Amino acid sequence: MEGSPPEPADALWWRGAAIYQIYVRSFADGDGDGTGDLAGVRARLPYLVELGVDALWFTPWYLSPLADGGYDVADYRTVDPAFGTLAEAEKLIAEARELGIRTIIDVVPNHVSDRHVWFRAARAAGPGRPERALFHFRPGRGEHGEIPPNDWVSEFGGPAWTRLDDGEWYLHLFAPEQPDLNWAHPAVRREYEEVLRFWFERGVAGVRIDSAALLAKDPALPDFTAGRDPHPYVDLDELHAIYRSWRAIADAYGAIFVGEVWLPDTERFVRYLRPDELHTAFNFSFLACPWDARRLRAAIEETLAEHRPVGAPATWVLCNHDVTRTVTRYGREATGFDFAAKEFGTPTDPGLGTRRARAAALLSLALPGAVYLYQGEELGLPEAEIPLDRIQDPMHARSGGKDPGRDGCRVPLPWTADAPYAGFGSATAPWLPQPRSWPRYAADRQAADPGSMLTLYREALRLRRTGPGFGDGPMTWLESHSGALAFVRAPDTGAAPDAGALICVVNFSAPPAPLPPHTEVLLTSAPLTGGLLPPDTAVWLRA
Ligand code: TEU
Repeated sequence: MEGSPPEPADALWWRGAAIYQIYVRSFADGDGDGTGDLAGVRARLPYLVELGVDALWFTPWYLSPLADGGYDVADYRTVDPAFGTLAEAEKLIAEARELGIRTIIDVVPNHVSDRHVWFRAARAAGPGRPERALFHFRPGRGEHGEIPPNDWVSEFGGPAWTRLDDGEWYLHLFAPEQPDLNWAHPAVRREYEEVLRFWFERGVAGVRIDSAALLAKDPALPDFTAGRDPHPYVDLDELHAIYRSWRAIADAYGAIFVGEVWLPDTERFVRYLRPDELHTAFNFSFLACPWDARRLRAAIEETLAEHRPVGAPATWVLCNHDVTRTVTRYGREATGFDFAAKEFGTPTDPGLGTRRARAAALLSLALPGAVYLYQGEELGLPEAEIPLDRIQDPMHARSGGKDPGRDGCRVPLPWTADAPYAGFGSATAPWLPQPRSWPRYAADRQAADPGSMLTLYREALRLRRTGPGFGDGPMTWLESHSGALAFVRAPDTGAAPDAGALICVVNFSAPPAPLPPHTEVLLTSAPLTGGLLPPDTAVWLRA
């Protein structure tokens, strides 16, 4: 299959795929050292087949000092020894493909690790040397150059500049261990094109592009002035030429992209999804939307309307390795995902959160397009509280301790209720501590429980894979009880849905909602009460 495009019938798999995100470090520990690894993933491939996903997206597995969980890449052509070897990654990609599961890898073009050979050379070379031109090095301001070259702030808090002993400063939009690359330099462009080819040659079916809207910088590196247009580093027009050249490479392999494009402006967002650019991008407006019928409907409508003109399918995401777990978020009074409101100990009702997360699962799996699941979502894991002295995410320290960081959604998975460390690994304690409640969520326990989150996901994914009406395609809103949302996966004909059409109804409000007439129940997120849909419950129906 290397290098040759897939069969045409199969070529559009990504338009309606269910893609499972693996945070390698926390998925399964194959060698018992407390860190998840590729051996652990290979051993759990049968679980992923049974879950019923079409593809796996792996967060970075390359050589890395792990200053930001692997988003600080030291070498793209080497797998980090903590995770395995390149040969093992190749085996994993091939084994998964044999089982009908494709592989998506994560590429981080905005920055590399400060241990990357390029940055080490740049640091050693000294001011003014060509090695420094691959990054953004500048002298400081002030009498002794002691003030950073501009006022940009790191995404993780603090200044976006760090000064070296030789007096020059370098730019890092994230941690100081993640120097930003200079995308105006042709060697940077060439190298990433080679990295894409390197992995496509190894059978990778797609690439997730990290921080995809940040790579290009205004070369003058001006101070940030709120409201100034264009922004000095978000969503610059130059990016589109980069992604067009990437698209041509991907097309030669039949591979796809999913961009991590956080942009509030939807018109700007869809420019990345034009037919000769990225195939898909994560839909964060859905993720960030509170559990509210009116607001979710608006988010869904807006998403579909913005994608329509470019012909790209929408993606639906409830959580990932950067955000508070769904069960915890939906159990809070304000359920939206607001970075600024991410605080220690925000009260949450796990019962309510779980109920809503179950309904949200059926909602997102019924919407038109592809859906991303994050490991542990199918187990209904809550956000874990990490003891302060065990927090590893740089976001915590760099926020001056205000932000709990993202470790709470990155805790090693529970597999076996009665095994040490809930079956994550055998010998050594996992790299992040697991809450005492973890065995309760273990996959083996849930597999045997018809009412579990895992059973719901398995059943939903099976129906989604085998039945008509799911994935890519049209949808039409149906009249519903106020406080509920109802839609059919069919074009708007003005008439009642055709026999066999898939209908999804979600009730967000307290009064139980009636089901549309002449329908048969396929799956519910909670039992019906007297034929009515209880609050915070979703149902799939066939007309
Ligand atoms: O995230 C990019 C990004 O925008 C983050 O700063 C986001 O705002 C933050 O994680 C919110 O909690 C990507 C990766 O997903 C993230 O894990 C990395 O830390 C980051 O890039 C740097 O590579």
